[in-house]
Amino acid sequence: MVEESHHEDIGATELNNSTSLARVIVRQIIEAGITDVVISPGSRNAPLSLAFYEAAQEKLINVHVRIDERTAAFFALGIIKSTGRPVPVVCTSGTAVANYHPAVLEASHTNAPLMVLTADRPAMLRKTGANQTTEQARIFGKAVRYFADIDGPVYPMELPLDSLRTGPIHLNLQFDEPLLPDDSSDWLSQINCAPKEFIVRTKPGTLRLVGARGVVVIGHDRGGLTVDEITKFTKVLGWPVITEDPLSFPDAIAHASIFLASQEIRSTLIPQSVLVIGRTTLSRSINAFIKSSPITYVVDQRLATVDSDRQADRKFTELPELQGVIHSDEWIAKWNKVSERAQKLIGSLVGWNEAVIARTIAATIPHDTALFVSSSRPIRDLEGFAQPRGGVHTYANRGLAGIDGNISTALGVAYGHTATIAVLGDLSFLHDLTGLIHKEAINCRFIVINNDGGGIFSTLPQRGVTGFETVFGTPHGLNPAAIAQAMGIDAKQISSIKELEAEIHAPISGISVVVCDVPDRESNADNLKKIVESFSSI
Ligand SMILES: Cc1ncc(C[n+]2csc(CCOP(=O)(O)OP(=O)(O)O)c2C)c(N)n1
Repeated sequence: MVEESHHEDIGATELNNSTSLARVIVRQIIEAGITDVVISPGSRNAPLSLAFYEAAQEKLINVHVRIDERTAAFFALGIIKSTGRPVPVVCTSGTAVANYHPAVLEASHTNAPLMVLTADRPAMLRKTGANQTTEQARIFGKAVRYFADIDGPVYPMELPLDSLRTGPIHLNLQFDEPLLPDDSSDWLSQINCAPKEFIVRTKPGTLRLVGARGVVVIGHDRGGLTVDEITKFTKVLGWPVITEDPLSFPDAIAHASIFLASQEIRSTLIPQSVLVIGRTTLSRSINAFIKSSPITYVVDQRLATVDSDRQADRKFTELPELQGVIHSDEWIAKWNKVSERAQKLIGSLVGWNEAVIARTIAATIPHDTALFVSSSRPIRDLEGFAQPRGGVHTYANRGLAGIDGNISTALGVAYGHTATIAVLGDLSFLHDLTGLIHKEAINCRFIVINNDGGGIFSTLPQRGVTGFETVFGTPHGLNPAAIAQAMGIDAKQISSIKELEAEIHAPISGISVVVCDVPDRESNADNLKKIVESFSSI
């Protein structure tokens, strides 16, 4: 809680307005328990950059610097994911601001507390042709939960900080000259770091269940809930669990996205109701299964923000209290039977291909490692081919499933863990190369599945259309390992499962890149089709 007296305490009236505003804001950010900020260089944001730097000198906050604002915001998003704390990003005026937009959208669609602080020139300079001056007010539209266009020497932060509970916020700060401090006051003394407890205002709803033939389906980002919360809930429910993220739920039904692609198998597993936690974005087969249910329930915090029009028979923003729970041993046995058959078949796959690579990564990744996975094939292959297990902290950008910002998000995640493995496609990797520029001691090994272009498109109906390679496949002919090496990063190419296992087991210290040169995209799509077809009947 910030009192008005704080603003007077730091001598706001004796300072130039810009320095005063920056210090008041930085002080309140530190007092709110925020521990990391990501700054990009620029002059107009000098008041904030210097205030954060001074606070970092006093060990009150960690300052990270990224020259590319798109990278900066995704890196911040990764830190938010792994620490659970809000992270501010600070940039200058002009195009710099727009480079935050992809990460702001991703944050909006995952309710992530990204705090965007953009420097601006005074409002009177707008529309006058002044350098680096554009309409920054409300530039992120409905994607932010709070916006303010701020001038003057002070600003109370209660509302913006509170709004972070449901997603990103944007403060546009008009800094007039002088931009540098004209005093040397001890403005950081007596700072009182007191993170505010967020109060849960709602009571959980009650769900009265009908019938024993139910299934829980868990989306990759779990609707913002923790693995523990969901595990406790599903244990009470006792229904079969299908998950997009088999590395977080060891008791889940294995390989459901593969065997549910069979219409025949789906027709033998028609449920009475399905309870979806989060949202499913990976597999048509799982969506088709959900559609086969006469009743659907949804639990997702985003129903209160970005997904307010989502359809379901009952909607909850948090896990409901359950009434009328009944189990059917016969129903559970039916699922386990199909799952066991799938495990046998998928366990017997051999060769150097994307399916076996995904299965191997999932089985080999050491306990307590973090795993970041990119769209599009890598996350789907892990969903389909990983044997369910626990002990891994998994992350992905599934708010909007962009292939942008993935290196940066992975490194933000890795910043919050002792060891991280990030599995990316070659296009996702090439898309975010500036993300590799870093100064932090981060331990992250990138595994790049290099099929020279967008492999996902060969699995979609456009496969084979005239111009396919030019507008969908987009081969680049580049060597991601050589690019990483040119940036001073340890990198190698591999082409066998044995080498892959060794790379996953090897201790992770600093950033390294392992490029898996896999067979062409067409043969991979054929292989996937063959595997799915082998499940055409029970
Ligand atoms: C920012 C952005 N641009 C375009 C897309 C559309 N898209 C989805 S997957 C994909 C190709 C990804 O290729 P790669 O990372 O190599 O993975 P692969 O599909 O080969 O496994 C593209 C371009 C997107 N999701 N995000």
